[in-house]
Amino acid sequence: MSILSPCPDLSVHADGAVALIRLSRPAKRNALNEAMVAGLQTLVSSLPTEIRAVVIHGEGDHFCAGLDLGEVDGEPDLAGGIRHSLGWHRAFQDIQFGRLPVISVLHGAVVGGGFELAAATHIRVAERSAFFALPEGQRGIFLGGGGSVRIPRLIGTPLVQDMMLTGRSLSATEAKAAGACQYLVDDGAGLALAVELAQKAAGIADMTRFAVIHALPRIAEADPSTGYLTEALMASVAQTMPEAKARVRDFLAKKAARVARPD
Ligand code: 1HE
Repeated sequence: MSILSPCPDLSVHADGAVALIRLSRPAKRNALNEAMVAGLQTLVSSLPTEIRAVVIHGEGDHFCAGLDLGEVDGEPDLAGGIRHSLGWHRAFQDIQFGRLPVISVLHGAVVGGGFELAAATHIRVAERSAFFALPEGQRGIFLGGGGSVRIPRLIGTPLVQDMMLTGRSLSATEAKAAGACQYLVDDGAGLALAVELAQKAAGIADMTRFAVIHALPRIAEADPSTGYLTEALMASVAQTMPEAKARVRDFLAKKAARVARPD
């Protein structure tokens, strides 16, 4: 299956049910220009139905150097700035709350808007070379790609304040301990693990996938009584699906895999 890229700085190809999207602007450390942000949105929203999971990774030595600073180097324009930020919000919302699970592979710089992009993905696999920073503080600007909503939820507001006020970078080990990523692997091993995880996520039943992407984060942020009710409704919807019935029957007939112990 071939998938057309909407933008020259993004490349995309399918590996079975997994689409691999690569930020391909290594000369500028994969800094995100408007076309790339819009292209990411177009891609995740229009992948063929055979695609059931996505991996986002970066070409060259870095995942992503954030916003293309060349695009803010002009006359300050209040309305344009808001429009720009809302454009990033829409694109990253479509990643976080789209049809598909999205896994990012993080190496080298994961900074500014690059960290914001990673935070919109569901699973983050960091390689040891990865370092995380929010240089918006040093550039005299602020998070604009939804990072002030998502990143504190991952690593906590005090650490985000520290990073923004002091320019602190987190090593991959510190980022893992803080909750910025779920996996930490050796350099060069991230993409293979991400594809393996994506293949597993691609095999999840449709309604469970919907619940995990759309219901779970809303339930987690809801007041508990709304959360419990939403969970009960969602659980009931999922378990009435024929796919759920078949999967449970397979387990009872000893045809489905048992839960594995961790390695
Ligand atoms: C860029 C960008 C960029 C590199 N916009 N051009 N992000 C930042 O403040 C991070 C800025 N970048 C860096 O700190 C470093 O480039 C890196 C640590 C990521 C990589 O260092 P290095 O030594 O490998 O590369 P370099 O020599 O600094 O950069 C190579 C080229 O990429 C160079 O251009 P050249 O024409 O001189 O070769 C750099 O100018 C260019 N480049 N990063 C534009 N970001 C929705 S709001 C989000 C707000 C933000 O993301 S603010 C944070 C922006």
